[in-house]
Parts: sequence; C-alpha cells; structure tokens
Amino acid sequence: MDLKTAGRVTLGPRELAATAARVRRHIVETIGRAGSGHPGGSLSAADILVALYFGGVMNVDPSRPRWPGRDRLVLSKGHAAPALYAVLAERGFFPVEDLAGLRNIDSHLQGHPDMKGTPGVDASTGSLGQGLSFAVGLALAGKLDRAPWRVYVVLGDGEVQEGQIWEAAMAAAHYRLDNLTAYLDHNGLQIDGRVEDVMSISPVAAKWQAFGWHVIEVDGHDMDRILGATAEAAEVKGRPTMVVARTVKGRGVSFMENRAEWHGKAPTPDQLAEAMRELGAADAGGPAEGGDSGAGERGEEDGQ
Ligand SMILES: Cc1ncc(C[n+]2csc(CCOP(=O)(O)OP(=O)(O)O)c2C)c(N)n1
Ligand SMILES: [Mg+2]
Repeated sequence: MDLKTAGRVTLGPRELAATAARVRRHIVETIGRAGSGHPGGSLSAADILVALYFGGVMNVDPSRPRWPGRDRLVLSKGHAAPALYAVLAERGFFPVEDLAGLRNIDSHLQGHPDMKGTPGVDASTGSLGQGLSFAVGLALAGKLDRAPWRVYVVLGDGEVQEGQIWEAAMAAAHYRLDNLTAYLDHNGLQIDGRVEDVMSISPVAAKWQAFGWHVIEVDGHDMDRILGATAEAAEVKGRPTMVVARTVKGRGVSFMENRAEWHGKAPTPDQLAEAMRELGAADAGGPAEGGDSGAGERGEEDGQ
C-alpha cells in the first residue's frame, strides 16, 4: 500500500490485525526507548484507532494534513499519544522512523498530542475532560457549513468522571450532532486503580442514553464490531453516537494486561524484549539501537 494514499484506506481483516500488531509494537518500543509514557491506555485504544484509519472510515490526505474536507479525530485521552502517533505514521502522515523520537525535546512527537507540531493531529489534548467539548465545536462547525466530514473522538473511562464531559454530552445532543461519533475506551482502570472504586461511572451506557445519545456497546478489540458500530453511527439521524468499547488496558502484553501499574511507566529493556516477543516481533532480542533516551528514568511513574 502506498502509505500516502489520499481518501479512505480499507484493509481486510488479516491486514487490519497485522497493522494493529505493528502499532502495538511501535507503542511499547517507543515508550521503552523514551523511558516514559503510557503503555496501558495506548494498547487499549490501539484497535479503535486502527479501525478508524485503516478500516475504511477516516477520509484523510496524509500529504495535506490540514485539508479542510478531512474527517477529524480528537484523541481526548491524550496520554495515549503513542498509539495515535503509530497510526498516523503507518498511515503516511510522517516517516515511521520519526516514532523513535517520542518524548525527545527535538522531536515533533511530544508526550501529548500537539496539533501545531504533528502532521495529522487535529486537536491538542492531554488535559483530560476537554476533548469532547473540542469535538462538539468541530461537529457544530461542520453542521453550520453543511460539510460532509465527520468527527471522531476517543475518551477514557476515568476521563468521563470529569464534569466538562457531561456539559459537552448535553450540548452534542441539544445541537443534534449526528456527525459526531465518540468511543469510550472502557478498560475499567484509571491511574489509581479501578474506575469502579475511584468513582463509579456505571451504568455508563444508560447515562449516555439519558443524555440523548445513540449508544452501541461492543468488544473494543473486535475490528468487525468496531467498524459495524461506526457504520451504524453514520446512519443515525439527529443524535450523536457513543460507542462503548469494552477493552483491556495493556492489551497484547500479558504482564501489562489489566494492571493499573502499567498506566504510566515504561518497560525495562528486558520487559520490552518480552513484550516485543509477545507482539510477534521478528527480532525481539532486545531494544532497537539508536534514539537516545529522553526524559524520565526508565520504569518510573510518569505521574500524569
Ligand atoms: C485534567 C487532568 N487530570 C489528571 C490528569 C492525569 N492523568 C493522565 S491519564 C489519567 C487517568 C485516565 O484514566 P482513563 O481515562 O481511564 O485512561 P486510560 O485507562 O484509557 O489510560 C490521569 C488522571 C490529566 N491528564 N488531566
Ligand atoms: Mg481507563
């Protein structure tokens, strides 16, 4: 595939799975190399992002990242930037080699997404709770312009404890933003442990329904289901859609799965090698050469 293909890219099931595996390897490798970052929530969101960019959904032009007719993606849970960067690189917005610079001061790939610095990033995020409001603004602008493009936004389940989310949820329904599709990366964990223990969001589907949204619940690691829900959302008139995607934090790396401690720390070189083996890297003998380590001590909590 020509990486820079403009328009929608539609891969078959096997290629989608292979792309998701590559994206997961990029995630652990770049975070390992940087010595800091958020593997858990990047791995849980990976399949959603791959489905959107490679499953025939996002209409974009990598050689013209600011093309006004493009579909927009807001990664509201901005700490999952490594997943977004991997997907954007695979889609041709910038060279895959750039990923090695994650979190380095001279790189355009900072710890959280910067719409002014990184080709393909549509919203600067990282301060949780704000991305849905931004997405509502984009969708409203699209409606006013009678534009055909759509807005996609990915939220964390801890993130939706933020009050601003619910103001945006109300606004999206009030303005009948049927050009807006949200995905809740429902992995059950946040920075300090279980969402259910920190502050329950249940019954989460009923809450979004009560706020006037069309709600679909899916397995967030099943590409078919994610794409089915996305297609359904495009047909819904007069309401935004929330896809509640049940996911596993750290998905794909056995020792990271369902463990809150992997929210915001980098793997050691040994752990990275093991993760790469599990993710099917041909050469998982050790961390790749090059790219000097950026901020933070390896294995230390990011604290964000
Ligand atoms: C406003 C704000 N408060 C706190 C943080 C620090 N922080 C970063 S990620 C995170 C936990 C988010 O949990 P969740 O939304 O469930 O993310 P995921 O499980 O998908 O990684 C927190 C508290 C932040 N980035 N923004
Ligand atoms: Mg979570």
